[in-house]
Amino acid sequence: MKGWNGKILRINLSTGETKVEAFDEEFAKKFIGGRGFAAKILWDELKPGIDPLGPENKLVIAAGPLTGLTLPSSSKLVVAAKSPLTGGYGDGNLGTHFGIELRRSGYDAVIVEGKAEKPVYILIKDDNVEIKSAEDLWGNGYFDTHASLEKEYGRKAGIIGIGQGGEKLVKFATVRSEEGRSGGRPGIGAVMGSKNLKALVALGSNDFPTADPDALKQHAKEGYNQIKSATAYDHWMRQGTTMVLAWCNETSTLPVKNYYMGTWDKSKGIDGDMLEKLMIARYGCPRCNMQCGLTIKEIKDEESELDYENIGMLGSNILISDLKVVGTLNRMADDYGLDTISLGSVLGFAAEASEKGYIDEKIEWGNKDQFIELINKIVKREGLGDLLAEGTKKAAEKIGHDSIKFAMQVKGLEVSAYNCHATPGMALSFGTSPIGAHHKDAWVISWEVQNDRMSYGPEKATKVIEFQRIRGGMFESLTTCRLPWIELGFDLEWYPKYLKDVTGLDFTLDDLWEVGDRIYAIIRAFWVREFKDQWNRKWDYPPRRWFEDPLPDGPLKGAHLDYDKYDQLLSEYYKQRGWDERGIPKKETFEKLGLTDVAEELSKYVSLE
Ligand code: PTT
Ligand code: SF4
Repeated sequence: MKGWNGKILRINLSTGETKVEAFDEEFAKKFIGGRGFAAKILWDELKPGIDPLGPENKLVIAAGPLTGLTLPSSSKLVVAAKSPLTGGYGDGNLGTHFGIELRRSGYDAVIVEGKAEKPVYILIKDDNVEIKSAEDLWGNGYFDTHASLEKEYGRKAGIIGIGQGGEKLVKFATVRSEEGRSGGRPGIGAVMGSKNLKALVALGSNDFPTADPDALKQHAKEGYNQIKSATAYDHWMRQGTTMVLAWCNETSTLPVKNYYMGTWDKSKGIDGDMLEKLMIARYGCPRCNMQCGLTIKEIKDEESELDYENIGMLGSNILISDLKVVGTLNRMADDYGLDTISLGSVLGFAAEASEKGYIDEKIEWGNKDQFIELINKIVKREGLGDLLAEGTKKAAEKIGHDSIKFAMQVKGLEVSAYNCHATPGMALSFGTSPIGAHHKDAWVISWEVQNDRMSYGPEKATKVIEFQRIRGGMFESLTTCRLPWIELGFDLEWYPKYLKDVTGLDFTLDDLWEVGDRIYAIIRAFWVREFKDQWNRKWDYPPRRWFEDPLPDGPLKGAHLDYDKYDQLLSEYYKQRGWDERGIPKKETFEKLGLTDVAEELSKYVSLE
């Protein structure tokens, strides 16, 4: 087998035992890597109902066959587990040297199980795997943690780890790497913390086995050149993802005041032009020639790396109009290892609950000092901070009144920075995302705004599925960055070509879409098995605010989603996916995807159509 190492490293932190397990070409072809491997492993190995923060949960860190090779933007890595935030399947994706060094060490994935008695980190050097004390790292932020490990193992070492957020089991703690890389929004950092696992370090010495190195070299060169000559390349290099902010403001899709509004007259203070003015350096993932990690100096003169989501959620969503202040909140999130999207959402939720008199604490919109204090309290788990550390859904359940209406989440995961009062297709994308409300799988909003945006027609469901196949299926399993394609128009046909050069196998794009459908069916099965009788189609609904609170101003004043029409669109989505009216894949759909075993297991918990 070429392209894959064919090996998974399993480490049990309770017993200290490590094992290497082989997988064959059939498994590799069926699930490719990354999310595909993670979903299959978690489905097979986790008993339903386990505590996500208990030793029975497993952390899966999975690369794909393209990870780490010298080809465009190829250093992504999937981190996954049962989510402590949602109780369902959770994963995230970060660009890191760790994926490269893991593959160089001879593995495609790592499974970490059990719980260490004391804080540890894992060192992987080819066949040598050690569990080492992390007692002197525990309690440190991620920047110091990374620097200490890098000092010890050198700049070549691949490192991923957590800050105090993961240690304190904040339910939206992420896994961190390098200067500004962050992944695993649904609390994968907290899963690491629950295992007393501060970090993993990998240093490999092997070459990647590829089927046709010469063709790969040539195609990679052509790919890098095509990216560099894209029309939007210069603008991208100046603003990265932050260029989206001005567009969101123009199209009433910006989250403003906890998604109450969609435009803001102060957005210029935090947009891509402002970032360009303040930018001091650029970072990014390895193997990428369109690096988008742009940094500014925040109010305390520290460097802070800003993406669109970070600015939308820690800026307009909580009415902060000074980019340097956004930089400060973002830097705190990066060091503590908290997801900026959920963090901005819980802060907005708290400000709104305070304004409505639902909580005693005074949290004012735009008040930076109060937000800074609140972030510290979230990580220390003090007072209101302790409640917010559980995420908006749990916080709303505790606070009561009508606060669930403005808890901006789906299945417990907070919505990314796109306001969907007037974009039903994007609302469907959030509703049906396999990890809760993340935009990563189907960012259809740009297409939708240009194509009859208020329509609930079947084309919206088709587009969501098309994007879920490409983004949630192909990119998450290969595992490479999707931004060359979505931002600079890099041709999708490159990916089967790269796969052929690397593995020697012929995949068409249709084959890869089928892998995506398989992954979606397994992840849906995971959710349904966990929640059994509670599961129903309402779980695929976006937050109530978008239906019930029309936009109060801006060019789309009065716009809101419609319950009946959304429900019909959801039925259309299920139909096109081969899922039943409860949103559960039909028996024949599982069978068509080669998942008869999954159907059999699931039918022990719910009846299948
Ligand atoms: C991703 C989510 C995003 S999506 C952003 S900004 W984005 C936020 N970034 C955070 C951050 O930074 N610090 C922090 N403490 N929390 C953060 N939470 C948010 O996390 C990221 C890029 C970006 S920037 C995007 S869109 C693309 N995402 C990809 C993806 O998901 N898959 C893929 N195959 N390629 C992708 N390419 C792009 O990667 P999650 P990264 Mg991220 C500071 O992880 O959990 O998926 O959430 O990985 O290496 O940082 O690159 O406008
Ligand atoms: Fe990483 Fe940005 Fe490059 Fe994608 S485009 S690989 S997120 S630096």
